[in-house]
Formats: sequence, C-alpha cells, structure tokens
Amino acid sequence: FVSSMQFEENNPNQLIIDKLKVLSNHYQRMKDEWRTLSYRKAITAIKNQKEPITSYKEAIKIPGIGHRTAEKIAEIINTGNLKRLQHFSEGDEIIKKFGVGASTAMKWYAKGYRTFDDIIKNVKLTHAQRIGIEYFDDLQERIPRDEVTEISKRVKEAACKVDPDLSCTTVGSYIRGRPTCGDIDILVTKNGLDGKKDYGAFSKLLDILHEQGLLTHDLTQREETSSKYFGLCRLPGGKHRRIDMFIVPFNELGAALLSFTGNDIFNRSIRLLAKKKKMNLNHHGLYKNVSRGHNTKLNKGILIAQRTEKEIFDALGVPWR
Ligand code: DCP
Ligand code: MG
Ligand code: MN
Repeated sequence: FVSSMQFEENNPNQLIIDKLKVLSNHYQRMKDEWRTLSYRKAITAIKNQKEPITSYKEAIKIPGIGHRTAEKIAEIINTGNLKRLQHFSEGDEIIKKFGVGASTAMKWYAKGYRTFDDIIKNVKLTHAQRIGIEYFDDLQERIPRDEVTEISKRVKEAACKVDPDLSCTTVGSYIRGRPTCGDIDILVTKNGLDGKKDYGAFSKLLDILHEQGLLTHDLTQREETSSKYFGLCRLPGGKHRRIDMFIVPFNELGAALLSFTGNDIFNRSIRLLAKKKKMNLNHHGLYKNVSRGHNTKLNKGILIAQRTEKEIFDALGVPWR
C-alpha cells in the first residue's frame, strides 16, 4: 500500500490504471461490490509495478490480476482503449448528473426527469439532497491539497480557542499524501480525556466555525451527543467543499487514526489479517481471543491495543512506518 502511494501520479502503466478506474467506478455506481473490489485490487497491484506491462502474459503473472482483467489490460495495451467503456457512458452520465444511487436515478429517469429542475419540481428531496444539487458543480471537484491544509489550519485555530487541549488531525486522502482530496476528514480528540468524548467542546467548535463562515451548511442533524459531523465549508471567496469531522476518546485515537486514514481497501485487508489471527480490528481498537460463529462474533474479545497506531501494528505483527 505504501509503495503504491509513491507511484500514484506518474506510473508507467497510467493509461491502464485510468481505464480500469473508469470500470471500477462504473461498477461502484451499479452497486456491484464484487467487481468494484476486484478492479480496485487490480489497480493497486498495477500501481506497484515499476515497469510498463506490455502483454497479457505479463499481466496475468501479477498477483491480484485474473484472466478477465489481464484480457482487458491487453486490450488497453493494444488499442489504447476499452470497447466496454463506450456502452457504460450513457447510464453513467445520468447517475453522475443526479448524484444519487443507480436505482433512484433509474426510477427518476423512467419518470421522464432529465434535469435538476425536473427533480426539484417533482421529487420531495431531503435537505442534504437539495444542498447536493445546489452546490453540485463545486462538489464535483476534488480539493487541491493546499486548500485542505488552509481549511485544516482554521479548524485547528478554532479548536484551540474552544479548548487548548483539543487536537485535530486531518485524515483520509490528505494524510495519505494525495495531491487532491474528495473531501476534508478531520479527527478531533481532547488530549488526556480517556473513555469519553467532549461533546460540548465539539459542538462549540462547530458553532465557532459557523460563526466564522467557514462552515456553511450542515448535512447531518446537530444533536447533543453526535460524534460525527458532515457538512459543507468554504474559504472566503472559494468553492464549497465537503467536510467530515469526528470526535473520538483520547485512548481510542490510534485505532481511529488507523481506520480514518484508509484507504478503504487497506482497511479491509488489515481487518482481514486481524480476523485470520482470531482478532478483531475496528475504529475503537484491536481485540484478541474473539470467538466467531459463522460470520458472526460470539464475543468481543479482549482489548489489546487502541491508543497508538504503532501499538496496533505491533500487536498485528505488521511493520509500522
Ligand atoms: N473508510 C473506510 N471504508 C469506507 C469509507 C471510508 O474504511 N467505505 C475510511 C477510509 C478512508 C476514510 O474513512 O480513507 C475517509 O473516507 P473518505 O470517504 O473521505 O475517503 P478518502 O478520504 O480516503 O478519499 P477522498 O479523497 O475521496 O475523500
Ligand atoms: Mg476523504
Ligand atoms: Mn470523508
């Protein structure tokens, strides 16, 4: 995973990666989890290749790449494109435009709705959906890394005003070093406060950010004990951006960092590794002696690590970098 990050932006197999991403995104929108995951695994495997792949034979040798994917890779190498992608575009455009899941989009399409105006007039939308439409153009764009840095800085400063012991860490694609981010993910904790979340401080932080005009719209209902906040934010004169904030107890920070750093594929694979060792890893911690029935946990097990990422990696026997 770490080595894949280093080649993300200019990979000798970038064309193959780009085409397979279109495929995987298509299947994700279609809610075909199996195909989505298998193409994403293939993409990760290809990102780790340091040399250009030049044939079916070379592709099939790469672990994580099966016959069908290897065939598609060969087609991309030989033709510069994937015929399959042409057939996808129409349905995909509709889904992209409406910004909803495939089944809802198809239902609306079947009723003859083609534009946002059609939707606004005819469908009873939730608050979050209305905002999604209103700021559609802004929200389609990925956020330049520098802007995430600036927004994070402002959140940190506001947090410090609420309580100097509040600490904020920007996680997700940002902490993975990506040049652009889909949204801004921030973990908040109060230094030294174990076993509890300071909901009051979290809520005050959100209030201040609203007063400053950094937060512009809430997508989640604000409740007294909510640990999650989803909303929109904006720098003066800038575009509207999606922001997610989470508050966690100090003792769980390591487990939360690990799980909110991702990416999602990495989380699945490290959780599977834990499972193979009769452990269970979630965003609260790592537990051992977990007994499982068919697919279900019979007991929660014993907590063995949660405070730092390193402790968790050590307990799993995975080198921490
Ligand atoms: N996450 C996960 N499984 C999911 C969704 C998220 O494990 N299905 C974890 C890993 C992600 C983190 O939460 O890295 C943040 O989720 P985001 O959806 O914000 O994804 P990223 O920040 O990784 O990417 P993006 O740049 O698209 O926001
Ligand atoms: Mg994110
Ligand atoms: Mn997010």
